[in-house]
Amino acid sequence: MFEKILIANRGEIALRIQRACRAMGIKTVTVYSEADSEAKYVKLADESVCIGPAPVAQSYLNIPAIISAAEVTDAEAIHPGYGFLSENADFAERVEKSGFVFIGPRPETIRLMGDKVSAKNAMKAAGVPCVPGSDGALPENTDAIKKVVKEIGYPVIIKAAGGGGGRGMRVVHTEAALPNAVIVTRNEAQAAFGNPVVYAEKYLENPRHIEFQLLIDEQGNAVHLGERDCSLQRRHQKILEEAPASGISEALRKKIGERCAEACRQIKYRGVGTFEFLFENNEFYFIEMNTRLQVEHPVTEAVTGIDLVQAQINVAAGKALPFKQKDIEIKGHAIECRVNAEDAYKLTPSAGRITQYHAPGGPGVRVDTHVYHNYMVPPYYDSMIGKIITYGDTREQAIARMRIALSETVVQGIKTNIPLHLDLLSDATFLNGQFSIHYLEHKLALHNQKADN
Ligand code: MV4
Repeated sequence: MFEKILIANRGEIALRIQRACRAMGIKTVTVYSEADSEAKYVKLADESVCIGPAPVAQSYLNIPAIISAAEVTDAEAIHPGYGFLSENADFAERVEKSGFVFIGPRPETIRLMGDKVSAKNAMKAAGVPCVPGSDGALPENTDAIKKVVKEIGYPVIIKAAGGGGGRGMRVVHTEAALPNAVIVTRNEAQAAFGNPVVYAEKYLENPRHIEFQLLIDEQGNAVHLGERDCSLQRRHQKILEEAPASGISEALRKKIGERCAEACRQIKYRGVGTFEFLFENNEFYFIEMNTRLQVEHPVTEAVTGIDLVQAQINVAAGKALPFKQKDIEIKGHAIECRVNAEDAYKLTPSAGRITQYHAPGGPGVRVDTHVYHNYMVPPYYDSMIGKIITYGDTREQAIARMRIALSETVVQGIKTNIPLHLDLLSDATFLNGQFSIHYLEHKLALHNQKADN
């Protein structure tokens, strides 16, 4: 096992990874920007290294500074967390070339999945059900594009191969609008990702976003840990997630989960990975694979009892998974509310000092946060300041526990989205589980319309 791991991230996930390391008897190195120098999790690490000023380009995305920090502290492995460099294949490659272990999939795998066209081709070949669409990249010629799209049938969505997570997409309803949409999406893709390749898919009007968690070791053991419903999002930022997803039968979970596991074996995946699907009319359609640990991993940990960060570290150290698919049971229900430093309905960021803080607790309540009384929320980074996760035997119990947990929580001095969470937790559509990816945006629009009148 590793003696020392460098954590190339900040905030709640840096603390989460640090906790896993401590539980495993591994020393930690935290890297931090000048804006995070006072944070308690930085001081809690065995060692810490300042990697630059507050802006991410000069600190948390500064590859040479992070690798130097690993060198001077003699760390053996680097955990990238989520966001930042976690899905940067060049970073993973430079980490390995510098003699460290990258805690994540191989660089080639990250590269394969980073290109959404090659990812989809690989998954289709491995038997994962995909959204119907162009077989790979769209052609250059306008008539050829029209022909491909006519076969898919309108409406379609044009997506950038270099995009993902909602960046670089455009819905097209008619053939008349197609040529311009393709040109604009190509140009945006070239500018944003340096890659003009675009592809087309049938546009699903009202799907849910359901993702499967996978875990694979280097010996080729691949297991799925069930699914999460991540439909409650706005502008591609998830705000509440749950596991399992409402209305998914045991048989369907097993079928899709095993397809994902088989795909992972075929591509020799290693570590944790997430298969993102759109789910409509009881059918799953693969859209993208994420090669990182995800923000919402705790809901899966709650319903499986598996510590995903410890599992990542074990796999990275070459250990075989200590369980098989038959040993994995999805038990109970878990919900995660992401607590953001922002206006609950206007969604504008709200950085500043936390002048009063009280965390919730009790049975089935987990709080993952790096903040505390008098903590200064810096304005430079993501607005998420923590996550509250509740667990119960049933969805109703998890929801009831979340309501109490949120009502106990005190965060003053900054605005948070806790009022929005409380609103959602008593919303009839949320309670009956019949919400799609568009539901939260509709609800917010309705609220803001009422507030304006
Ligand atoms: C789609 C879609 C409808 N049909 N693809 C947005 C994020 C990116 N991961 C894929 N996205 C979508 N792809 C087809 N063929 C609708 C979305 C989408 C979405 C997906 C998941 C969660 C939230 C979303 C919000 C708007 C659009």
